[in-house]
This record gives sequence, C-alpha cells and structure tokens, in this order.
Amino acid sequence: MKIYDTQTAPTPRRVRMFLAEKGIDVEYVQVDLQKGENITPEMRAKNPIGKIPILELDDGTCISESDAICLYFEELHPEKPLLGRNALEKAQIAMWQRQIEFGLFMQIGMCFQHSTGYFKDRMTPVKEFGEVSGQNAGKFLKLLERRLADSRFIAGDEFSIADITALCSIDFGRAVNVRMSEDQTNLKRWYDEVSSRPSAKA
Ligand SMILES: N[C@@H](CCC(=O)N[C@@H](CS)C(=O)NCC(=O)O)C(=O)O
Repeated sequence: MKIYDTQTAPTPRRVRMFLAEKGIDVEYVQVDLQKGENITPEMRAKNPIGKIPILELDDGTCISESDAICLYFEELHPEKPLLGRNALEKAQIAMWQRQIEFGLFMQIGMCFQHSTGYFKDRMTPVKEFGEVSGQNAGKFLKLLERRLADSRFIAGDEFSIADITALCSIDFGRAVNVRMSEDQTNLKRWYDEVSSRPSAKA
C-alpha cells in the first residue's frame, strides 16, 4: 500500500495528519505538482482528475479524495475515532468538515491558484476571483472565532478530522497572507492546542 503525496501541499497533509493521529505508517511517494507529475497519463489512470493524494492498495485499487482515504482508514482502524463515535457525533463532524472544506480550505486554495498563477500551465487564473476567495476565507475565520468561543474543538469536545482540515487550511493560508488576526483569541487558543499535537508535524 502507498500514498501518492506532495509534502508541501495542504490536501495530502490532511491525510498524513489523520494517519499520524492513528499511528498508521504508510509508504509515501512524492509527486512534484509544479512539474505536472500528477497529470501524466499514468497518474490520471490512478485518479482521472489528476489530483493528489491517492491511496494505492497492494492489488492496484486506487482511492482518491482525502476524505474517502480517511474514511477507509477510519473503518479499518476505528480507534481512536476522528469521524465520530455515534450518529450525532458523526453528523456534527461531517457538517463542520464540509463547511470548513467549502468555506475555508477551498477559498484559500482558490486564492492561491488564482492569485499566484502556480498552475497557470493547466488552468486560467482569474486574479479578482483569487482576491474574493481570500476575502471569503477571512470571513470564515471570523465565524470560526465565534464557534471556538463555545467549543474546545471545532466539532465539539473531541479532536476530529474537522480540526485537521482547519489547521491545514490556516497553515497554508500564510502562503497567500490569509491569517488569524491578533484579536481572534479563541481561534488562537485552539490553533496553539491543535498545532502542538505531534501529528501536526506530519
Ligand atoms: N478534493 C480533493 C482535492 C485534491 C487537490 O486539490 N489536491 C491538490 C493539492 S492540495 C492537487 O493535487 N493539485 C494539483 C493540480 O491541481 O494540478 C481531495 O480532498 O483530495
């Protein structure tokens, strides 16, 4: 089993962090996104949309989408749960995970792609869209600041995949100057706690 990974990219970090939390060791194969190693015919055979990460099982079966990869490992290694223990926890974590993915992670990703032109060999950057996406990410941080006034972790009392997605978003946000502000003390308290977990180094 191996995972096609890019050490510097935020989405594969989500999977690395998830696996580090569970203490699961997997072989990682580095893919250079800027050189387009992810969009070769060979890699598109593994994931038609040409994105990383991809989990390749020993029989050649490939699973892409970070959430799907995490779900696969959660099913095989339920302890400790990062997707919730019961119906309510699972629904609340899925809710936050999805909102963070759309409201923060994607916005920062779009800001990066459209304002830096990093992938201009394969997409058309639209500068204004990049700017608006960055502003949207900033608005979402305000929402998280309010949420974290009432909750230790994003989805509740337990650390979950939603915290991983938010942390990877915020860390990557530095690349496009999307940052927590000094007065976001709840967010800062949460960030310090989550980023001091050993898995955050993954
Ligand atoms: N929804 C996908 C997103 C995957 C994704 O966008 N990966 C980026 C790296 S963070 C990528 O491979 N980009 C390469 C490209 O767009 O050519 C997931 O969660 O796995």
